[in-house]
Amino acid sequence: MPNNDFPVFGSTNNSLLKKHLTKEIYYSLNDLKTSSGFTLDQAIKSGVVNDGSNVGIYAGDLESYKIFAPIFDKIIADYHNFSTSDSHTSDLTPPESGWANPDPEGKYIISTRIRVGRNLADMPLGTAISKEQRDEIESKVSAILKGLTGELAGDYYPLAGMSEEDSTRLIEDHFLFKAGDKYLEAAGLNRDWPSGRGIFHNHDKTFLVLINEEDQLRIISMQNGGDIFQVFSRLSKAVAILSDAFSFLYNDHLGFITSCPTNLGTAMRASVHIKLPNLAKNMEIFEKITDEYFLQIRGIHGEHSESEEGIFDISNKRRLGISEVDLLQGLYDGVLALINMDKEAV
Ligand code: ADP
Ligand code: CIR
Repeated sequence: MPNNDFPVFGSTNNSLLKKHLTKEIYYSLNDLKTSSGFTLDQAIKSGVVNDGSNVGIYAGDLESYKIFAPIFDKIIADYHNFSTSDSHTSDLTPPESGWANPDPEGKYIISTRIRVGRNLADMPLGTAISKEQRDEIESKVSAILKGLTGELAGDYYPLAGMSEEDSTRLIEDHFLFKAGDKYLEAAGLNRDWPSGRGIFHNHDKTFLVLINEEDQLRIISMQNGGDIFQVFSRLSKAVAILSDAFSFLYNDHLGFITSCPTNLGTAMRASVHIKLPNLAKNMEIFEKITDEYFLQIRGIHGEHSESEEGIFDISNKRRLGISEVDLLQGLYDGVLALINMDKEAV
């Protein structure tokens, strides 16, 4: 039985975990285990040891969201504004009307990327998985990916035993996993590294799949410029093929089940790398617009990184209780509003 003591959080820790984990909740859950053997102490370790955590909790399996519901439900409600009686509906069908490019002259948007996370229905999540299960996922998923044809056809690069040449190229392209991420490390997601991990990409590098990173599959479509519709159409096609081949963890309440509760629902983050030199000088107006359109500002080297040279990563903050298509409409409207405001603020 774990039966540990209530965690001590650092004074600079502003995580949702610290905000919502009461002694009462902790002691009511800390001797429970899911059927994959996952405990509350494992779930919260990342948020306890990393004061920079925004959220601070990971699930080990679908059951974690049920057994540890007293803490997960509070964090899910706070992050997603989503209650225990709400439901989720997925819609990955590109709308017939499409979306025009919000930056047709290519002055603002450098690139567009959309990713979704998926996990297999009959497996624990990466936080609680065994080495054998992880390796089995790698072999099944990479086999399907290697069979893709047309625009999606490409090659799989396992991290284990990767040649220096491949590794240098993937690092230069910003495709390699951020090895040693301290949040994932504390969550148990880097165990047995690099075994079972790898990257598939098509020949044009516009379609990628990361295997056994934070989620078992991270399916990514990306390209230069601001054609959100084209990026989404490619993603939608790839997800449909993979959904025919595998059964993914999903339920009507939480949508697609992911190891981090921020990704529940659509498990989608759609982002643009965008230059907004004028708004960069007035973060108050910038954040007023991003808040209005439910967008998140990140630095260009990914989560927990800073912005550089007035270039920002702007993406949907919400993922749960709203469909993929509606989130993309919000990103499109918000990016257009940001571009128009940057033009005015000269
Ligand atoms: P995610 O959880 O979406 O994978 P990260 O913030 O860790 O989040 O980003 C992963 C990688 O994708 C980073 O290297 C980041 O620079 C890159 N990236 C994100 N959005 C874009 C974009 N629109 N264009 C190009 N690269 C991007
Ligand atoms: C954290 O708590 O900061 C990390 N575990 C990542 C959480 C997901 N991202 C986010 O809220 N921006």
